[in-house]
Amino acid sequence: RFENVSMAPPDPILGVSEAFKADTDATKLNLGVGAYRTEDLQPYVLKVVNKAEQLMLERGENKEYLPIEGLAAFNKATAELLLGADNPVIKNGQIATVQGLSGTGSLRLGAAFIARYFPGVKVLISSPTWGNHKNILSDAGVPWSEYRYFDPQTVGLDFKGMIEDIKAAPNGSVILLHGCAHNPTGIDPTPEQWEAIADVLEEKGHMPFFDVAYQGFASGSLDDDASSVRKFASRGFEMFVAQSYSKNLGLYAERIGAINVILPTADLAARVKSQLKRLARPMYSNPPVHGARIVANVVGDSVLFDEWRAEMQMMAGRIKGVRQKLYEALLSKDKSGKDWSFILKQIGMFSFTGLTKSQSDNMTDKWHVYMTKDGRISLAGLNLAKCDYLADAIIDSYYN
Ligand code: PLP
Ligand code: TYF
Repeated sequence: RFENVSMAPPDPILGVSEAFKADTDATKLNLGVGAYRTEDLQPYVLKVVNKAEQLMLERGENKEYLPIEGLAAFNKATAELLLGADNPVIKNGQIATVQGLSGTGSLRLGAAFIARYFPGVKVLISSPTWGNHKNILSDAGVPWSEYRYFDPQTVGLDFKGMIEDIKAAPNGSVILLHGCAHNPTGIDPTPEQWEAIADVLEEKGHMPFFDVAYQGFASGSLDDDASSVRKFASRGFEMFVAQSYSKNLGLYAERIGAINVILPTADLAARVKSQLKRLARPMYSNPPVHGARIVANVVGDSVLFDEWRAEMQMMAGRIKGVRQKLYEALLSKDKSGKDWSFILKQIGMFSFTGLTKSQSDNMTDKWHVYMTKDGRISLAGLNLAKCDYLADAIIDSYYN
């Protein structure tokens, strides 16, 4: 029976953490997975999360099943956080929100909806993108192809290529877009470029599918980081938006997020929501409650909400600090005159260094710096004390 089962390859991102654990060298540095660390390189539980959990304990909340669509207070809070509470889409009930198993599970539910209701419709994803996007779409049976996004020459956005590829896709395709802090490149379109992307999608009758995994983490402002999504919503697009609280509330293992579908009428929103529930039911029946309550408590309480924003700015600020320090270290150590300023231009948790696979291997094999083989480093796993060491490792790998 099972003899024909072969060994699956390790996940290209989570597998890096496993290799890191097995390394006994004291200088080792894990810049693989996108998970926030303190300046002491320890995992961080937000104080505001502890406070919300304390409140939950005091209230003696029970562990009964949630409805299939999740916790009502969470679904309301998450849609309002995304669009702004006074957004007409929310006021008019034009949004179907279903709690999901973090960003991944929410994307998977959206993909399942596409497979069922738009069979054969292709999803276009950026090249490169978060590796799991391909797995999620393929496993849901949704065909996908890539649009150009990263230009290695400028270490910036290949905007012309992106627009060309989106224009060349069959009318009515789905275009997967990172709401902010593009993973893995750290390069986002400018507001003007977002406007032009929206123009092309409109012209082609394409539907946006936003993946919002870093709201608040890119700029430190929840509203600014949602501006791409809000722009498309105000232009009247029908669209999917997946949300995750893994990064911005540090709730990685609680698996809390949501899938939202924005629609022209409340009636359609109700129908779409009923079908999302129908898809969720045979997959996992109903979602977990703990993370949903934390989010609902933090977003729903003005004191905790302000504390959350301050902690998010602290996290985003620490990452900006190591970004700056790493840049300065590279600038002072590298005598070749290479322009490293792309590091400062990239935003969010990551820097896309331009290191090739073999150079990335050198980073790991010689310097014990663990990173993904696409040349991405997670600055969230770096501290000020290790910037000089990392700069030495990058320069050695780059020129050898
Ligand atoms: N989408 C992107 C672009 C990501 O980087 C991630 C990883 O955090 C996710 C989605 C989903 O992560 P999670 O399932 O932990 O919410
Ligand atoms: O890109 C990252 O590092 C994060 C974490 O299957 C992650 O998104 C990586 C792989 C994965 C789930 C989350």
